[in-house]
Amino acid sequence: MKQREGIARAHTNIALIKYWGKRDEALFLPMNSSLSLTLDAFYTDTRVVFDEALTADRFVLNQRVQGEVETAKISKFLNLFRQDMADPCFAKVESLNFVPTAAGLASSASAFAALASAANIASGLMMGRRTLSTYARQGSGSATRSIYGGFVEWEMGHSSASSQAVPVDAADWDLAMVVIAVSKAEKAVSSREGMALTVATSPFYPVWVETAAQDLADIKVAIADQDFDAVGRIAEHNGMKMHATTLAANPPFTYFSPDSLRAQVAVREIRVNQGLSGYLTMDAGPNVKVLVRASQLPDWMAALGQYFSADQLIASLPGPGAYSLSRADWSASQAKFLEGLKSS
Ligand code: 2P0
Repeated sequence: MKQREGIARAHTNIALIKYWGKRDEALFLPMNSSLSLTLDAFYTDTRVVFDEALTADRFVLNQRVQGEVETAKISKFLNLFRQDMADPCFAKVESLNFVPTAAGLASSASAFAALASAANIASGLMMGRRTLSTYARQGSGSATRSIYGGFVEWEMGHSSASSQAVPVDAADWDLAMVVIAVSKAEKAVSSREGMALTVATSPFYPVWVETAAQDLADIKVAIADQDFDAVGRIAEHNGMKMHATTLAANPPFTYFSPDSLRAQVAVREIRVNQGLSGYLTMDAGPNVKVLVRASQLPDWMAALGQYFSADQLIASLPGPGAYSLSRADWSASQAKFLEGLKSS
């Protein structure tokens, strides 16, 4: 019986120019191109073993065997690889999320990027990163960008094959991000439902699509110039525009909570009163992320510590793209996961 294994790690990413809306829901083709920063502190490790002896796919997440619904999502995704394999078979998928629950960050970006990367190795297809990103995309849109590290663009493309990630900049210049974790509660409106409702009903949506293209062009110039304040200003404005579209959806909704607004006020007060540069963004949930200069990270942590408790503030540097792990790395990862369970 043949067994083929692949193990990989992928990090999560935070969009500075948001992906908000699909033009093709089945293929995960976006309405606009987006751009993100991959983060070092949050990642998923995944092991895929294609095994001829299996009679069904198996999915174990965070050391718990998953049920039919979760496993079916994984099976559907693996079918993308199986349709290209000479001798396809069922697989066992094991995944460990190192995204602290307290961070309240969606792990679908790192999850599908890690799964795609591990399946790429295990299937023997060994696609290059750009093509692989088009596969990751079909698990979750934001996973497209987690194939690469640093600043990454997801080009909307004109077809499934061309809707891909492209590396923009290594982000190895005085950058960091602070997550202000105001809530770890499940969101009331998933990003998938939220974007679909916005596309269908918000009169502001066409303006979003039009202006996101200009924001993307502008932020790429600012990144090339390593102009921190310009990058931050463009990102903050773009994020707020995304959230403005949801208020005009019908029925209207918002991802802002009272604590999100408190965090926004804190960031702006610190900026004005302490002269620190930092810019906020939010995704499909209440937590606030602040792009800061790495050299000012201790100052930001101290300043935000006046408003929030230490366990609500999680800092990260820019992170790398997806990469393969050895069996020894996998064992270490399992041990680290168990250690985390014990201490939490
Ligand atoms: C982003 N978000 O660019 C945007 C900004 C949330 C707000 O990508 O339906 O989990 O799986 O493609 O990628 C979150 O949505 O959505 C997201 P699907 P995904 O990061």
